[in-house]
Parts: sequence; structure tokens; C-alpha cells
Amino acid sequence: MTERVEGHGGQLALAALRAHGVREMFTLSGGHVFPLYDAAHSAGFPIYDVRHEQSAVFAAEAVAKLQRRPGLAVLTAGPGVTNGVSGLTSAFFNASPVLVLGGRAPQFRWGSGSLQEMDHLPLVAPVTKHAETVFSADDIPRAVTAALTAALTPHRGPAFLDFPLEAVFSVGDAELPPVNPVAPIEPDLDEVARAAALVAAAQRPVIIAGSDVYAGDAVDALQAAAEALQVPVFTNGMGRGSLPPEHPLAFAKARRAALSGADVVVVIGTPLDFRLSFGDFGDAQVVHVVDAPSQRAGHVQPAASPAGDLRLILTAFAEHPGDRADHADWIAGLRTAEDAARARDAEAMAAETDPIRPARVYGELRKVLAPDAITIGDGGDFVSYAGKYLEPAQPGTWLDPGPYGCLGTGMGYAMGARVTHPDRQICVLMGDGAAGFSLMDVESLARQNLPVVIVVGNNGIWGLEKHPMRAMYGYDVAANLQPGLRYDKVVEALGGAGETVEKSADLGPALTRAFDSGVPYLVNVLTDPSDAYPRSSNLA
Ligand SMILES: Cc1ncc(C[n+]2csc(CCOP(=O)(O)OP(=O)(O)O)c2C)c(N)n1
Ligand SMILES: [Mg+2]
Repeated sequence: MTERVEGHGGQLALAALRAHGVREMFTLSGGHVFPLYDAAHSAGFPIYDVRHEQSAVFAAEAVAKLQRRPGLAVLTAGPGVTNGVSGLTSAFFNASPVLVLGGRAPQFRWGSGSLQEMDHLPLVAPVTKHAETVFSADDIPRAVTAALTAALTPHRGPAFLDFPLEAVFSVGDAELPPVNPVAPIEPDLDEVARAAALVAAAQRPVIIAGSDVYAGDAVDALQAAAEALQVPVFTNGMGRGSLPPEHPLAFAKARRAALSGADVVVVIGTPLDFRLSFGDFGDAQVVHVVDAPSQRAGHVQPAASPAGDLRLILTAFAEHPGDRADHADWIAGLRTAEDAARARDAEAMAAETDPIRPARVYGELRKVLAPDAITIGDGGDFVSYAGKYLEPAQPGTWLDPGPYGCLGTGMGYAMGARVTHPDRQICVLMGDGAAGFSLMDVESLARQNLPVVIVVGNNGIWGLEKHPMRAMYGYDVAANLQPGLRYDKVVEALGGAGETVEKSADLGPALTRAFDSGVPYLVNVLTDPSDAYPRSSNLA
């Protein structure tokens, strides 16, 4: 059954967006996109506005990542769109189904020098799955449907449309295209069986599960596969929390022992990139399970690489009919390494130092975070510590910038998380350097009644750059910030609240006040600038 829709371009777009389950827009005002606001306003469709377009795209990305549905950012022509390009690129690297709708200078006088007249497509095409200019109002529902279908089809990713002024302001009518569920990509069953047999026969197998496991709604299938084949599981990105931390196969700390001892490493739903030593695990065979053939690695030759719907592949792993090697000793050995590392972590997280070290911040935070809290990392070393010391207890609760590593996601991700989960704790872990990219958007959060807690690890430096530069050159430049800066006062001025903490004993009460406050609240923790996150590479 198709439905006919009529109205101006904004109304036609909104009809198609709603049909696909889009539930809000993130934006920063511009005349080129007024019809989209008019449509939303008259339909009671929520509009959240921000102070920099990158925050709008990051907010849309947080919605997409957390809810596994399209997130929408509406950006005005020219600078609105170009300010959103880092957000689009992050969504591309993260396979997040984000749709950006851009304004565009009028087509009928293109080339005459209209305000913000610029062709966005060459800029955004390399970082989107679908990029198109829609030249007539009648064509908007088709284009929105095509863009969202591309965004939601594995391997997922962002899409972009722009509407010339006269197209979005004029009235048209169209059939609303039917919304078809995305068909699962059927994997090659022989390849799946070969991969499963390799894992089952392995003596010391390890699974590393990443974001696409969550995005592909394959968390239960992962657990079933791990349990059936008795394989220890490590996670990264949105894969974190896929197995509850207390699960006997859930591991986080023993990664080095696991990867150096493994004979088969199964990497599921994440690329073999710098985070996984480019897929080089010594003598171990690699099984790379991906959600689409396009994601097979070009730089390594895995022993098997099934591609397709992750639920189907992992369910087939779980049902593998052949013999399985016994992994009990291997798992027990890793558990010993895990427990030893955990004891070292516990010591660091309780350490009484002056100035405070980041580990202690996370020790205190763990005491006040609820199991379903959303934690967001935006920064350098401070966020590496968050990855080390925070253990998401549920899937879909951890947001990091992903392999594009773009600073500045903080307030946008926080906004998307707050809109997604009005009743949960939302906590942003932020470097003081990272704070500079998005802290002004505390104003947007405060004004729109979207409380979040921001914990700044304030070491007065761009730590992740300063320490490596000193190690490499013996000196550093462009790596200092004002020490002791009162980021809490900035938040206070923008309509939130906050405080500065210098003593570890004051951390716990400050965090409790922050979560109880009901406003954007920044806990400005003065941390030790001499503390550097231990890294194997200086160019991490
Ligand atoms: C947009 C962007 N610019 C620059 C970088 C390079 N970079 C990575 S980490 C980092 C330092 C972050 O400093 P801060 O947020 O204070 O965290 P710290 O390392 O001090 O804990 C920089 C500049 C980046 N990743 N993204
Ligand atoms: Mg810093």
C-alpha cells in the first residue's frame, strides 16, 4: 500500500523520514532549511538545536549508534554543511546510519554568486554511502527513502542529500515509497562452516567483537556462539558490554596474554585496523567475520572471512555440528592473567596521590555509575584510561569516537544519548583539550533541559600529544593549555553548574552532586600532568 503525500519540500521530506522511524532532528538555524523546520514545528516533531553543526551531526550519530535507527541532522547551505563534514566522516568510519539534509543555494541562478553557493557533493561523496542533490519537491520522498535505505544497509553508514532553495520551498506531491525492511545479507555457508570448524578445532581461540555486533543486533548470537564453542571474548567500540562482565567468557584485561598465546583469533564486526595490530597476531590464524563483503580486509589474508548478516553467521557458529576442542585450561590461564591485571587496576583506582591521577577518577566514578549508565569518551589519555578502567555492563552504553579519532564528539554525543535515554545517567569523560571543541554546546543542553554530567580530566596539556612529542624530540610545542582552568565556571556561565576537585577524597561527593543536580554539571578534576598513558607506539 502506498500513500500519497502533498506539501512543501520540508513536509514531503518529513513524511518520508517519519516512515523510516526518524524521531527528531538536530540542527543549527539557517534560512535554506526553514521548510524542514516548518514541517517539524507544525507536526510536533522534536527539533534540538546546537551551537556548532558538528554537534548536530555527532548528536545524530549517537542516536544512530545507541538506537540502531537513523539519526538526522539538518544543516544549512555552505558553512553549515562543511562544519558537519568531520561528523559525517566519523559516522562513515563508524558505520553509523546518519542522514544529513543540507540546504543549498538556488539552482535557477546557479553560478550567479548566491549566498553560500557551493556544491557540497564532491566534499561529502567520499564519506557517505549516498550523496545526491534533489532538484524538485516531488522527488524528495524517493530521495529520502533511497538515502535511508543506503544508510541502513550493511555495511551501514551516513548519507547526504541537499535541496536547492526552490526545491525545498516549493509545493509538490508524491507517492511515499514503501519502507521495506533491509534484507539480511546471506553469507556463503561453506565459508561459515570452514570458519566455525577452524574455531572449534583451535586449541587456544580468542574472539574480539566490535561495533557491528551491536549494530547488527547480534549480541545474543555472539554469546551463544562463544558459549557453544567455549571461546573467551574481548570487545571494543560498541561491542563493549556484549557479554556481562561477570560472564565466565568475558575478558577485558588479559588481551596481551590472549593475543600472544592464541592459535586462532576471531575478529567479529570490526576492521583489522591499527587498534588490532592491523590483523597481525603472530603465528595465530585469523578468522575475520564481517557484515558485508566490502569489509573484508585487503591488507591481510585471513584463514576464513565469512561475510553477511552477523546473526546468521554467529548462530551457525553456535550450531556447529562437528567436534570441539576442550578450551578449559586456556580459559583458566587467561582468567588468572585477568584476575592479576584486575588486582593491579584496583590498586591504581584506589591510589591516594596529589595531584590526582586519572585512574582514581575512574575508581570513584565506578562507585556511582549505574549499570545502564551511558559513558562517552572525548579526549586523549584521559579517555584511554576510561577505556581501561570503565567496564560497560550492558551493550549499547559506551560511546567512543571510533577509529577516525575525532576530538569534539562530547556534547553532541551527550545530547543524542540524553534524547535516547531521558532517565539514565549520561556521563562524558573529557580531556581539557577536547573540551574546547564542544563545551559551548552546554548552552544548548541547559536551554533545552538536557542534563548530563561532564567529568574533565584537567591536566593543563594536550597530554596524548605532549608526552609523545617530548619522547620523540626532547621538547614539545603547541601542547600546553592553561593549567587549572575553571571549565566548571564556563559551564556555570552557560546555564549549568559545576565544581573543581583537587583532592581525591572530594571526588566521590562531587560526582554524587553532579548526578543529583538535574542540570549540565561539570566536575573539573585537576589531574597530574606528568602522568602519561602507557603506549606501545608514540603515534597512537
Ligand atoms: C579534531 C582533532 N584534532 C586533533 C587531534 C589530535 N589529538 C589526539 S589526542 C589529542 C590530545 C587531547 O588532549 P586532551 O583532550 O586534553 O586529553 P589528554 O590527552 O590531555 O588526557 C590531540 C590533540 C584529534 N584526534 N582530533
Ligand atoms: Mg589534557
